[in-house]
Amino acid sequence: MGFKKDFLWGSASAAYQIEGAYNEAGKGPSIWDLWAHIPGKTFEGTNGDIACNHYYRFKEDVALMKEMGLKTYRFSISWPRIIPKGTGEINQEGIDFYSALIDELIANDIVPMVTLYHWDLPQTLQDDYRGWESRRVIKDFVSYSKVCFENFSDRVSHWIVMNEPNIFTSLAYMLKVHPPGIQDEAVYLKAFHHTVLAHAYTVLAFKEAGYKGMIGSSIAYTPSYAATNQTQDLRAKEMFDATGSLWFLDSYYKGEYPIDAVNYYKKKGVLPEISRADLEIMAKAASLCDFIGINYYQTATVASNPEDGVGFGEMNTSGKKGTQSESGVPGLYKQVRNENLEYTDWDWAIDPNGLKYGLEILKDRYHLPIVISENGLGAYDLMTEEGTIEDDYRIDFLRKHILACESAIENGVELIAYCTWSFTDLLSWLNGFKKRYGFVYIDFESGSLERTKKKSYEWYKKVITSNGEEV
Ligand code: BGP
Repeated sequence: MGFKKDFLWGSASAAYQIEGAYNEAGKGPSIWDLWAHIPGKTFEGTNGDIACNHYYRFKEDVALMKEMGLKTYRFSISWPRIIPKGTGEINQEGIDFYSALIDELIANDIVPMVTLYHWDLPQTLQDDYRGWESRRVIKDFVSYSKVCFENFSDRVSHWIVMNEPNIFTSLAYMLKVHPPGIQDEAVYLKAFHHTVLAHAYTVLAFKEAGYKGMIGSSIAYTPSYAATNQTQDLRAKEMFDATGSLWFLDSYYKGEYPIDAVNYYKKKGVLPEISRADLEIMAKAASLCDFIGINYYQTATVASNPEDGVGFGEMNTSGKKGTQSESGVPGLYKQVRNENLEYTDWDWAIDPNGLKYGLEILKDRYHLPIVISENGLGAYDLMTEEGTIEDDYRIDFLRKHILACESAIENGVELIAYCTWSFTDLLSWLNGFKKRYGFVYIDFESGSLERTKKKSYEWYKKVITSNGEEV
């Protein structure tokens, strides 16, 4: 029982959040390059122009991974670095960069786990046909994926097609905080459906070409509880799940949308066109996926919400605890504070038991191996005068989540990988550089970008060496 011998202890990142070199080496602009340059869109105007300068310092970062004994490193490929205009001409320098990174990882006994899309759409596709809003994106995405498979699948065996399609579409088309920053439920559902199809056709292309390896996508998974045992709260929880987790997971991993939510959106007049051919492709891809990827940070506690109740609330992007307001969908549900749980400075609920609960739901519903592609604690880390970072709170957070994984495994969950978010500190899309997640501290303040191991670095090293025995 417990973690298998070949369990992949890992850590994760995303291109825009670490690479820098945003307009160098032939890379084209992404929607994030433009968005983060618009005043007021990100926390204190922070952007990924330089970020961790990982593009130039990747060998140093991989050396730190090697010293830690990391088994897998999950990173994303930047589409506009490979195909600057999204379609057409390939940028050889981009291919060479990822090739060198992959080689470096393999030379250091680290399994590369590659994400194909972590939110940095080529700006040209946004300009040409409004990106994810158009079906045209599907074909372009599959072509880009094929370029990646052709160039890297001889060395890459773990592929994550989409990262959190549920988060980027809702933040972009409902909450207006990711590009292109609009609010339109019909467009949101349409864009999400296009991610499902882009994923599905990519999975088919991968399998049809006969590549070896495993493929899936990563959904941000927020298991939920009803706030009370009253019928209206239980019903609110059901609709929160139907329009949330199940909408996202069933479409990717069952090849269908949950009927309660379909009826709800149909009545509202916002359901996108979902053709019979779409459903066939979705089902076929679902039957071919090798694993479910989830990013787990927190659970939600859900209560009923009257027709004139709360809508979108304030997001806490400042790190001032308690500034997140209640939010919900009038007439459907709202999310409330869970008095049984502690919260981070950004008001995210800390709930290791929720991870175990969620993993068991996934096992029963989808019968697939699971990759935890992100889990971690965003916190203010301070460097002491001696130059150390004593992040015991992070150790405590990760320890409890790893124990939750172990206990889920004992209950029959087939967990194959656990990636913390993140390996080094990096840019948080909306929260700047102060919200840190890494095992390795990066000096963003002075601009030296010097790397320093935190206390959690040595701790995770022991977790890996003991295969989860010593937490
Ligand atoms: C996930 C994203 C990551 C990362 C993480 C932490 O949603 O996939 O890219 O950013 O969340 O979120 P944040 O940076 O907002 O704290």
